[in-house]
Amino acid sequence: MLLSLLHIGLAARCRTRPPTMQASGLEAERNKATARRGVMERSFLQPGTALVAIEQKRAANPIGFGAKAAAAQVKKKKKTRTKGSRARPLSALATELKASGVVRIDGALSPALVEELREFVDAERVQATADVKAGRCDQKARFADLVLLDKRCDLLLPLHGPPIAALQELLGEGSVLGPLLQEVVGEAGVLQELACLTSEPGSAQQPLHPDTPWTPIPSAYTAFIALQDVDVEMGPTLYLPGTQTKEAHTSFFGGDLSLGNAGVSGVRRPPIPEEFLRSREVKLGLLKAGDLALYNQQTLHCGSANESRDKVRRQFYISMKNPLAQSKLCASLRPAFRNKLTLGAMKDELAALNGRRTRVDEGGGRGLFGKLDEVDALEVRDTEGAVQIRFGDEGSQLGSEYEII
Ligand SMILES: O=C(O)CCC(=O)C(=O)O
Repeated sequence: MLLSLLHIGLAARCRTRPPTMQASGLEAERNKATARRGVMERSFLQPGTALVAIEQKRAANPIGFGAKAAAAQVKKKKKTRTKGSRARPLSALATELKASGVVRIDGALSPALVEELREFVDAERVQATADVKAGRCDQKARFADLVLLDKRCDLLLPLHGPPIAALQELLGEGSVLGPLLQEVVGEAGVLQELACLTSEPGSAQQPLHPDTPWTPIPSAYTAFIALQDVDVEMGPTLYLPGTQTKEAHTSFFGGDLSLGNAGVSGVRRPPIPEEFLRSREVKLGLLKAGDLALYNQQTLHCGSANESRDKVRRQFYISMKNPLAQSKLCASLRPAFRNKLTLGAMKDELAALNGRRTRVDEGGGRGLFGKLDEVDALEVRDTEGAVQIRFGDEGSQLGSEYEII
């Protein structure tokens, strides 16, 4: 979605400008106006308090905090289903997500994997930047754009190595997020994003936005997973709980819900709804490494300014879209993977992998992830246009007509 001079684009992770390209004079002016709006909006908001996992609100919790406790809670709810009722009651987490538009789950990724993933995304960013710069790869195949991109990066991730292990811990057997996503988008939910957002010291306060316009059925959900502890000066994600509703969008867009439609490229920008902003509770994604925040993309949120001297904030993320979604959605996802992976298929693949990151190790062929990753690898070409194959930790099955580097 394009961000015009007078219109703040909604889906902040959708626009396209190569990360390597300098902002033009006009774009620099737009960015300044956008940043001013972000600062102004923030001045009307309450300081905010940490988003808390719902288990932590209970004084005495015999199971403890975090993912295990939440998993038990999901199971318990399922068991207490009333006899004869057809609709399955929502778990406590899904109920909270429905009411607030955002929930926190602690300990979703193990500490060792967080560290491995962090190193992986840093190396992948260097490689992707070099590939784009050398013309081996299209910028859009490796990066998505962001509002106030300066000192920010939205890196699209491959389907090999640590991202597979992360999907296993996030969605596989024993996870909390997997069953929760199943409740809200179903087995037919489609992987919409697999990426890592990085915000470096000096990144500016973004304006508030939903990622998708209000529709009766939420279009998509995003899980932001912290790859390091996030403190307040690192510019945590800021959420306005309960703003995923039609009423809240109407207030936010100055009474004109049509301004919230993704794809709008008009020149109208509503005045900042000061009273509305002052009245809303503010929650901050002050996550510990491995914790996640799952939000309905209709919930108003933004990245805050990273005012730290030297602390980079990285968040690995996945989004799942409802198969019935009709809105135009962000797609921070490598083109080869778009509309290819349902939640059900991913869970089956993860079960078949059973903790491994590829099926090739066991002579089982490449499997679903491996095949898609192979298609993605075909996006990389040498500077003469010949295809090169590059995989993280596996060999190619494509045969000798391709050069393997
Ligand atoms: O930086 C964040 O935590 C959120 C970023 C965001 O919402 C966006 O870029 O659209």
